[in-house]
Order: sequence, then structure tokens, then C-alpha cells
Amino acid sequence: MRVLVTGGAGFIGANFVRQTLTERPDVQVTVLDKLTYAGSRGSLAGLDVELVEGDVADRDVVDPLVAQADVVVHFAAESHNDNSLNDPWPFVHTNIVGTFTVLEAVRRHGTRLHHISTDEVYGDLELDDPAKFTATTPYNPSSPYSSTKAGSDMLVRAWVRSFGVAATLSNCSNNYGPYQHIEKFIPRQITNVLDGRRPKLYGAGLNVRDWIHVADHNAAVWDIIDRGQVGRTYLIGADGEMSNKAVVELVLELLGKDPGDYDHVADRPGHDLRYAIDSRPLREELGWEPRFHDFRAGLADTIEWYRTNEAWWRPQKDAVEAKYAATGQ
Ligand code: NAD
Ligand code: TDX
Repeated sequence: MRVLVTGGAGFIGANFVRQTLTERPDVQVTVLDKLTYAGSRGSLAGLDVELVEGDVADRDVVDPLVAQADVVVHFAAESHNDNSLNDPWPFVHTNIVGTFTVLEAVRRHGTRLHHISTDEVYGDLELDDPAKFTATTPYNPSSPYSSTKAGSDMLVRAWVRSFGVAATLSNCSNNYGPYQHIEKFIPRQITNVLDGRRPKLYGAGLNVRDWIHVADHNAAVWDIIDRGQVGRTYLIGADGEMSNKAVVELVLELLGKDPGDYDHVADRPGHDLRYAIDSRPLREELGWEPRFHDFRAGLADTIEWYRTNEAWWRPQKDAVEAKYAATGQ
């Protein structure tokens, strides 16, 4: 099987490629990635993959790659909410125009597509709401990032219905694990502590995220490609709800520091309060189960990865922190 992975030099995509090559020797992987600030050749180092450097919104690049593939797994996106508040245009370009470009190519060539999306398309929940997001929760995105992901999902659904494109979709909760860019919450705090800086919590830190290990997300993606129903949306989550405050305190504790040794900084404008995924259909229909049940153990492994892979993140650290400092974060 020939798989084209867009955004395969980013966090989840690179883990997907690594996992696929380890677990599926019959799969040949080509990565299409623009190598933006978020993509890195180093994340694919030592792997037997073809890396094509190009823009997923460029038809001339995308079309011949899709023509050669049996399946396209579309991870490529601008992915960081804070960046989308500072400059939304790349989000419209990559997330909307890029997904349109992929859809037109799979339509022309009859290629199977799996579209990767986020739980943020559903907006947020109150802290005490017993409800969780399901595939029928109305879309209500809050940020330029989540609204462009919502737009991309709508395009995929329309291309399935109007043109018979063979696509599945998944909306996953917050991922953690190796190779995550240090602009994101967990790796930012880990590398802050490793670098002798204090972790930074937005606002009071009561916001809740539903954490899942990246390996569990990617295992679910393969289950959907293998056994999912075309046209369906699957929600991926591992019942990992935790407040940001609790996560920061755990990072500090696991690194042997005082759990209170962090700063409260400016809150994110429009900050979603809580996300929570009901993943029962994925579990009951496709038999998926997360392997990383213990967040503490998964986080300890992740900390160890950042400790032993400083060369991967160190060159970015000062610039990332300078950018945050400019917005009081
Ligand atoms: P990331 O920012 O780490 O990686 C994105 C990759 O896409 C990078 O390698 C980047 O170079 C590439 N890219 C960006 N613009 C491109 C373009 N125009 N053409 C080609 N490549 C381009 O993001 P991530 O966290 O790995 O997220 C991957 C996907 O998963 C995204 O679609 C995101 O919406 C979705 N998702 C992420 C999470 C999460 O917690 N990180 C959760 C749910 C869904
Ligand atoms: O320094 C920080 N301090 C802090 O308190 C940072 C960077 C974040 N936060 C908070 C904001 C969020 O409540 O932590 C939480 C997680 O923040 P991010 O890592 O920026 O993730 P989030 O905005 O929840 O979005 C992530 O999950 C869904 C991914 O970045 C998205 O791509 C994905 O769709």
C-alpha cells in the first residue's frame, strides 16, 4: 500500500510515519510537507520515507503525489491557536485552501482520503457539563484555527456527498508525546523547567483539556482507514480530562521541582474552557482502545524524551519564548 502523508514532518504526522513504518512493513510512505517553522526533517531522521517539500495548497505539487497513492492521510495544517490570533491568513491558506486542493486531487484520482481534525470544531463545554462531544454535536468554533479546521471538515463532508469522494474524518482531543513543537503547552512547560525557566499558565489555569497520547491517536487513525465507514466522522479521545493547572503541577513534580513554582500569565483571548470527547463509537464499532491509560506514566516518558533530545528543541527555545513574551505570555 502506498500512503501519502501530508504534514508528515510535524508532531502527529511524524509519529504516524514512525509508527506506520514499524508496524506495517507492507506500507510505502511519501510525506508532503512545506517544512514551516512547525515541520522538521529531524523528526523523520533515519526513516525510509520520501519527503517532498511543498505546499499542500499547490495543485501542481499535490496532484501527481495523489495520483501515485492508494491512501492520503491529511495532517497538514497550521495548528497553533495563539499563532492564529496573531496572524490568521496562513490558517485560511493551509487549512481551507490546502484541504480543498487535496479534495480536488482525490476526486480526480479516486483516492481514499482520511482527514485529520480536532475536537475544537465543537467549541467548548462548561466545567460541570456532564455532556461530552459526539459526532452530532453542532459545530461552534472559537478561534481562527478552529474555525478553519471546521471549514476544512465541511469541505470534506460536502465532497463526500456531492462528488462521492471516499473520505473518513476524525476529530481528536489534545495530543501529547515526542516531537511536539515547544510552542505547545506540555512541551513548553517541560522545556521551560529543563531550561531553568518558570512554567507559564494562562489565566487561572482552570481550563480542561482531554489528553491523549499521540500513539493512541495514530492507532485509531489506522483503525479508521482499515475498518471505518466512508463518509463517517469518528471522535478520538482517551478520557484524559485534566485542568491545565494540574498538568503544570505534575510536570514540575515529575521533574523534581516544587509543584507551585510557576507563573500565571495573560490569558488567551477567547480561551476555550473545556473539551471532552465521547469516543464510544470508535471503541464499540472499531474495537479501538488506548494503550496509554496512565497519563502520569505517559507524561514521564514524554519528559524523558525532551530531556534526551535537547538537540531537537534547543535551537527554537529562545525565539519561541521571545514571541510569547511579546504578548505577555
Ligand atoms: P504541527 O503544527 O506539529 O504539524 C503540522 C505540519 O504541517 C508541519 O510539519 C508543517 O510544516 C506542515 N504544514 C503546514 N502548512 C503546510 C502547507 N501549506 N503545506 C504542507 N505542509 C504544511 O501540527 P500537529 O499538532 O502535528 O497537528 C497535525 C494535525 O492534527 C492538524 O491537522 C491538527 O489540526 C490536527 N490535530 C492536532 C491535535 C493536537 O493536539 N496537536 C489534536 C487534534 C487534531
Ligand atoms: O504556555 C501555555 N500556557 C497555557 O496555560 C500554553 C502554550 C498553553 N496554555 C493553555 C492553553 C490551553 O488551555 O494550555 C492549554 C493547551 O494549549 P495548547 O497546547 O496551545 O493547545 P490547544 O489550544 O488546546 O490546542 C491543541 O489541541 C487541539 C492543539 O494545539 C490543536 O492543534 C488541536 O487541534
